[in-house]
Amino acid sequence: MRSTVKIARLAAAASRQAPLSVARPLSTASRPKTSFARHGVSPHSNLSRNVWTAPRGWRADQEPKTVLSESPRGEIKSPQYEYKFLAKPAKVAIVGCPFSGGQGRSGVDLAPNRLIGAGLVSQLANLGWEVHYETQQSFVDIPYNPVPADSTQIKGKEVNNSTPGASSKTDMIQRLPDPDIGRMKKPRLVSAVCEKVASEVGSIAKKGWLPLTLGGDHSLGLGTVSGTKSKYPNAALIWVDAHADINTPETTDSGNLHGCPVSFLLGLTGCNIEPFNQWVKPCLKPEELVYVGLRDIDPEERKLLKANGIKVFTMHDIDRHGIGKVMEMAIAHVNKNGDTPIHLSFDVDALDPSEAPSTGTPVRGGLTFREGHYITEAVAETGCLVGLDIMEVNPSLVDKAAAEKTIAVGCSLARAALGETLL
Ligand SMILES: [Mn+2]
Repeated sequence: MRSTVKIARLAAAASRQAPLSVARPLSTASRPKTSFARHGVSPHSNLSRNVWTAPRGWRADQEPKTVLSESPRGEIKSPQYEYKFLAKPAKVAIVGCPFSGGQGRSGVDLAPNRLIGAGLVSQLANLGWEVHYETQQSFVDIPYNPVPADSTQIKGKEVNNSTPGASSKTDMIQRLPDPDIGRMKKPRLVSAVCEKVASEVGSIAKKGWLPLTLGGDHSLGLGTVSGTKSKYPNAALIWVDAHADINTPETTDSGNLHGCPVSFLLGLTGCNIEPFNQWVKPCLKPEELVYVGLRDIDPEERKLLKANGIKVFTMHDIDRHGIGKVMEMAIAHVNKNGDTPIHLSFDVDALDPSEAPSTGTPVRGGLTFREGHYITEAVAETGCLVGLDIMEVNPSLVDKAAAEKTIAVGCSLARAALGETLL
């Protein structure tokens, strides 16, 4: 069920403020009349204040709004940086992907609604973006996708799977079987979801807008990067992660496809396999890819990275050079002349578990809060960003405070990539 799009205009306060002013809290009276303000939480909240609790009766599918960053005088605000490949005024479309089929833990499918519920739409609008978001993606048309058993609409036209809590914990009905293919788990489901996401992201990119995809697990990266590449064939990919996610269907130990998206994008040996080969185009050259933050690499992945000459900045490199130098080198590697479109795929498990505890595969020894944000800020500064993913936030793991902390950092990483600065 798609909610009606409502247009909320930012109130007077936002109008005469230069983009630099975003760090300053607006007075209560002048807060934009968005859903966020109604819930009494400032979109400018810092980490500790950015804690959101669903009010009684709140339904995520009724919550999102499209927010135009237009002042009452009709002036169009614009982001801090020029995003040189995007149409003007700058528009971002949020693609919420409630999907957990690329790995084994439920809950990661709840992240898009929680990130939206934390005020992401109005936060981005306050940075000068026109933000488009209706409701999260529905994958109910994909028969391999389990739907809640208590849904009254399974046999009808549509099933509402966007209710918070309707994750795989409740009784679910598997309409068509999706047995393993080789080692791959849920191959038909992951393939179909990624194909749909690729189409959605691609159509947003083709309008000259920025697609911001909220996972969901990182198998979705196969869809998002394919979508970006359909518009920008020479786009570079910066993959920020604790893991390389470059296992092939032959090398994966777990069979979880969230560990494999990069191999399909590169078209590595073993990836030309049903059902993926029905739609996936190997669209990424090894030299167009750079990793930042890796620290948990499988032996077979290590071989693939070396054999393909892929540039990797591990946590060791960040320790040695500092994040400033690492980002300088990483961006120079894929964007020598400053004119290459960049897709940034950010897995929050790149951050240290102390900063992003609520994620499916945490690995200690990760990025600090500032290092994570520096990465997104450095990419924003290039003006070359054309696609952004925030992946693997799982609000149902650990405890409530940990989930809220992880959701807050997901929002602030997205803001930094869209031009929020400290000063
Ligand atoms: Mn990942």
